[in-house]
Amino acid sequence: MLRFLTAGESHGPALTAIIEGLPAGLPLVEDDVNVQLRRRQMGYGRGERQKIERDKIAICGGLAGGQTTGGPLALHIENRDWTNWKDRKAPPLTVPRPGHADLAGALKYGFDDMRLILERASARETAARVAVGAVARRLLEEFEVRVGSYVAEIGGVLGEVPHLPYDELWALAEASDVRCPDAASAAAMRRRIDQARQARDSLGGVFVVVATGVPPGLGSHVHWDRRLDARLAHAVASIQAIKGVEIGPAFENARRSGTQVHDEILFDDGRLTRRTNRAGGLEGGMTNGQPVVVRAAMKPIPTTLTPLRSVDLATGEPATTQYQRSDVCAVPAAAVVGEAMVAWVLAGALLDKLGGDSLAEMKAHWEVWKRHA
Ligand code: EPS
Repeated sequence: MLRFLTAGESHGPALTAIIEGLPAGLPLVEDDVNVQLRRRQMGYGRGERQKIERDKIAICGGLAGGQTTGGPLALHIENRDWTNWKDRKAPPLTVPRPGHADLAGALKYGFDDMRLILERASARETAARVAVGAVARRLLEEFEVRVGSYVAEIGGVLGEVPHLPYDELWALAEASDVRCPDAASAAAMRRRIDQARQARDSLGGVFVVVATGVPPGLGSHVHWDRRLDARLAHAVASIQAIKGVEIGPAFENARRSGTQVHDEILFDDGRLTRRTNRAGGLEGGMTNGQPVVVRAAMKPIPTTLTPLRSVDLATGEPATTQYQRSDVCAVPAAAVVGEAMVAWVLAGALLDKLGGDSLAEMKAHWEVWKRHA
């Protein structure tokens, strides 16, 4: 079973992740991870913190001669901002920010200073997830599975999505600082972010993660916890600030009739094909050979320059939230984190399907499977 844990706080010395259950013999270099860490740090609308951090991976275990050993893979990312905080005592946070983990965490753990909550709840932790996802992505690449993303909406500005093959769409998104493949929509999204910054406010949005080359038969219909749509929803909803996940255009499908939604099955050139993919690549909790499409809704960042009403828990008196520093919009970065989580779930499902303790063993099983598919 493939699993991972992360540790570390936003302004602590470092973030750590441990991946357990990787097959031995997977080629991996630090740059495979660093490329993904850099992608997460980009994006229009981010705050001052990203000018401080230069995320870089150190692989401290589970790798020998450029290949995984089958032992736990240990990943380490330094927080450069730590040196700015280690000798300074930040004042206690006693006024919870609506929308952040502050209040719920304080009620749960009984802390007077909610910094102890926010430090771990912070989306800084997603750097470790992207590192983990980069390793999952490496495994998927060995089986020709690719994962990419684009931003579909920011603050109510809906992006046009050009009808292009996914690799071309991803390349356009990659060249855009809002990860939007359409230039006019990207400009409108940037204007919306500028407007929110001037209004001392913050924005959310919608991103789409797509995996191509996914073989049919990952996941299973037989049990709730083996349904891959549910595992994807769990993984993507676990990303900080994500409040909604759809497989394909699920909410739009809910407004249409069955004959308008279901992807008809055709036999073309001796192959089963579909002309549409409104199921988002999953039927009965299993991949069906179409691209896997996961859409996610991110709420606006809860730390806003304009104060919101709250209560000072130290005094019980009404108070307004204090602002130190934050992003205006982090949807483009969240899309990269979404890719990491989707890659993670697909890598686990592929390992479940093929089995094996080494990449060579997985590949041998893959060849047998392909002959029968
Ligand atoms: C975050 C608040 C901001 C973000 C941070 C997530 O950090 P700070 O409080 O230091 O200004 O920049 O994200 C990152 C540091 C990152 O690398 O993504 C929050 O409260 O979630």
